[in-house]
Amino acid sequence: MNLNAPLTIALSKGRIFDQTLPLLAHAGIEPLDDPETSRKLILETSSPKVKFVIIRASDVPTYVQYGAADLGVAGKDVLLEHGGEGLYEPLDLGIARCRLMVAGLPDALEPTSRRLRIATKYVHSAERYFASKGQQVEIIKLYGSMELAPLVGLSDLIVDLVESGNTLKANGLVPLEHIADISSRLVVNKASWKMKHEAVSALLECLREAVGQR
Ligand code: PRT
Ligand code: MG
Repeated sequence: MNLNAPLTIALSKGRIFDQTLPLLAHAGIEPLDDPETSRKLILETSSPKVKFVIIRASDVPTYVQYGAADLGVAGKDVLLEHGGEGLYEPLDLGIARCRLMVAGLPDALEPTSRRLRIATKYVHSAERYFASKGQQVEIIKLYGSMELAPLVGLSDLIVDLVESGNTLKANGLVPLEHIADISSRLVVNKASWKMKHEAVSALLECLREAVGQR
C-alpha cells in the first residue's frame, strides 16, 4: 500500500490490538514493538508513514474525534456511549464480538412495584434501552466489576457485555435480555477523511478486503 500522508491509528491493548493486527498486516502495516511488553505509547510501524497510539478502549473515539488520531478501532459499545460525534464509522471489522445484555440473579425480573436499579458503565445505552421499553429505572454508574452489584444488593440488574457467559455464571447471574450485538468498528476523523482522503481510502479498502477474506 502506498501512502502519501502520515496516518495515526488509535488502538487499545488486548483483544482489539490482537485482532486488528492481522487485518493491518494485510495492508503491510506491522508494529515494530509489542505494546504488552513495551512501555511506549506511540509505536512505529513497518510503514514509515503509519504510527499507532496505544490508549484505553473507551478513549479511542475521543482521540479520533479531536484529530489526535486519524483513525481508530473501537467497540460498538464504546461508540454507543460516546455518541459518534466528529467520526465516520465506515467499516465493521467483525472482531472482538460480544453482546450487550441485561443480566441479574435468576429471579431478578419477578414483578415488583419498586423501580428497578440498574448498575452499569453503559449509562447511555441502558437509559435508551429501558426508555424504549417504557420502563422507569434508576441507573447507577460503575466503572467495572458490574457483576458484583446484584450480589451485594447495590442493584437489581446490570447492563454489561457478555461473550462466553462464564463471568456471569461464575457469579450466579444469568443473561436476561439482549440489547445489542457488539463488534469493533474502524472509525475515521471527519477532517482526516477529507484532507488525507487518498491514504485513508487506500487503507480502508485494504482492511475491507482483509475482513472479507477472513
Ligand atoms: O479494560 P479497560 O477498562 O481499559 O477497557 P475495556 O474493558 O473497555 O477494554 P477491553 O480491551 O477489555 O475491551 C475492548 C472491547 O472489546 C470492548 O469495548 C468490547 O467492544 C470488546 N469485547 C468483546 C469485550 C468482551 N468481548 C468481553 N467479554 N469487552 C469486555 N468483555 C468483558 C465483559 O465486560 C465481562 O466482564 O469480559 C467479561 C465477560 O466475558 P465472558 O466471556 O465471561 O462472558
Ligand atoms: Mg477490560
